Amino acid sequence: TPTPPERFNFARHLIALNAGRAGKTALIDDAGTLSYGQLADQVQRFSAALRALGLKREERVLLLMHDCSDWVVSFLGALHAGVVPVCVNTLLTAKDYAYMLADSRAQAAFVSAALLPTLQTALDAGGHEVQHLIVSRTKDPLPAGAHDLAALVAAHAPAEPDAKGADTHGDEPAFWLYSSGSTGAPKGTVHSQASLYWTAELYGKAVLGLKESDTVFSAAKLFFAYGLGNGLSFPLSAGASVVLMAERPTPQATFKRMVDHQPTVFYGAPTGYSGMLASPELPTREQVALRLCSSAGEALPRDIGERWTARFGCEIIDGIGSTEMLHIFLSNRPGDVRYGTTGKPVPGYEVQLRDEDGSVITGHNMIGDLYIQGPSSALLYWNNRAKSRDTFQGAWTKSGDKYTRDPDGYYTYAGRNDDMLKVSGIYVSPFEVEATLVQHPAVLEAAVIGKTDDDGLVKTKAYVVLKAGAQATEAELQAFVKEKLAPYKYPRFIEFMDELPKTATGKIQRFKLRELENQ
Ligand code: 3SK
Repeated sequence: TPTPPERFNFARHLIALNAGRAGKTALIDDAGTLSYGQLADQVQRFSAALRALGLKREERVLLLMHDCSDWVVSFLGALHAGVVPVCVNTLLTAKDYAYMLADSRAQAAFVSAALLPTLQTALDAGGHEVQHLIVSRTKDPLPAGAHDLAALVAAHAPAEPDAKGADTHGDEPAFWLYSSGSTGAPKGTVHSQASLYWTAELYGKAVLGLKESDTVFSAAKLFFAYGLGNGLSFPLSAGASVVLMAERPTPQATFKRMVDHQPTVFYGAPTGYSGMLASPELPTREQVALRLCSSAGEALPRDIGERWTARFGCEIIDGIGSTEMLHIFLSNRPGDVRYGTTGKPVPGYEVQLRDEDGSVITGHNMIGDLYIQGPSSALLYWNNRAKSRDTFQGAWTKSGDKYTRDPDGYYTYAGRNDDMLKVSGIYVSPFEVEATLVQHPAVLEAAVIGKTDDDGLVKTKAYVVLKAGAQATEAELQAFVKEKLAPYKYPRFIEFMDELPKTATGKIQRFKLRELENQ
């Protein structure tokens, strides 16, 4: 893969790359389509508008929008101008946005009309530096001084030098994503212009094999690192078409796009695949055009992958990435999928498993901490030197995940650093127990945590959600796990729940279960 030139601007790179595809559809959203030519025009106009408003290179702007073509135009338009978009989750509270506005010192905010009331509450709280509000797709009158995004784009025919965009360095801070840990405030993760190039080349093209003929659709939204690659940097680097959806990725909403727009590549997360497989409205193989699916966010249970492939005849390529590495660095490969594993390192990345002393593990099937080296790692966490130093250790980035590697070189997820349990002195991966429980025909979802017993010893406890109408007893499920795994791994306690606490991205919030346990 060629190294990008020293002076590199990802938006300018995409415009140049797609100059010969002006008539081809780039984006399909809930309101219509945008060709590559129209996209390039809008990006340059938006960039010119930002300069006209007085925004300067390296200044931050908040990007709080539902997935639609305006998201892509404002992200790339900011990059084009050298202005730094801080892309934030649309499901947060006004308090979260107030924190992010103050932390990033954003000078402007780009917001979907539907999210304006929440942002307004955050702005009303004060303590920010926002001078310009740019609103996407509003039907209502705008607050005084606010700009309509479409009107701003229409009013700024780009003239030199703005048409060319900022002559950024490839290592220059280009955009931020907030990364949340189990403790503390979310961390502004600062990425460079070149990070987007590397992930698109090394994973989007080389692993997924994205081509001009593909239409892609991501259930993961653009504000997630996973969604940003899936639905923006990868397809636009390949000249493909993208389906964007503003609403929540329920099975019904997802099926509608799969059937109406016939995407060839779909990206989701295991919880979503599980929900779709359980839905009575699951389309038939003939109704969709899928050639490949991708999964990340949490490790994909083997059973889900196998059932999906049986239904649609296409593989789910499970991988793991991180906000810090921007996208996936360890992954299965099309034609070489081992369900239940996360595959092998993506070429261009190196991974290491390290033991408790920090020594590199060379043996097999031993649990170690995962470290990654590769060209897309973030520059730093904003305003957080201690956590930056702990995570970005020279060329290596600490992932916080535990993994094993088998003799064939395939890696298998073994939980988060802080989720691992040591039961009777032996490591138990809560994920392994969960993955086993969900193989029981009555179980929809399971989460396993450590429960301290009367003797102060840690034992495994499973919280289980049964499928609608299904029944199972605690003893039955315990026996099922004992039968499938080393008997010491069976959950000593099982509690049935109606639903598990989850983050907006569908990850199980084990810390909430731990809190419940220790009340
Ligand atoms: O959750 C993941 O595995 C992931 C994948 C790609 C980019 C970011 C993340 C967190």
